[in-house]
Amino acid sequence: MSKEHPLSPEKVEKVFLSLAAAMLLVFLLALFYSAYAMGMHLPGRDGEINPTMVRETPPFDEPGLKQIEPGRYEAVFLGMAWAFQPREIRIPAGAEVTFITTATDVIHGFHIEGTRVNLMMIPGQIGRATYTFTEPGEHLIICHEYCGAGHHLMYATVIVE
Ligand SMILES: [Cu+2]
Repeated sequence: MSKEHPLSPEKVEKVFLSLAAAMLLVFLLALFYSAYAMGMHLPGRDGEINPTMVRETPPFDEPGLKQIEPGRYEAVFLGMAWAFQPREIRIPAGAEVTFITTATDVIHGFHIEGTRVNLMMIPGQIGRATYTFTEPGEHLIICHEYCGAGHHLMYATVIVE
């Protein structure tokens, strides 16, 4: 008498359960792929400093570009209302640059156009990101965190020669 319908509630439930499990698996795979194959991470935060002593604390007592070995550089950047220090760095094409950043007053952003370098400049916290500039050209560094009336004036430049 009771002829089983092809879409019984049990079957529907099984289908939905397997779909949900498959989606979880896909999301997990996407997460691992982005983290390990594409190297995407949360903005680096290695270390903290006293936010009232930024200009006395190495390496922030000497903002700017420093060559650490052939082809490798360190660029120390400060964010303040409303400028970056330094305003410009020049590097040869192929250079690997590690950006080390912090802020002297309020929270700023540090995004280098055309790259995946994107840090928060937070007073008391050190941001770090490494990028290799392969092509000659100019990259604008912009503040992407609204920091007051002069926010839109905040920029610096990376010149790859
Ligand atoms: Cu800003």
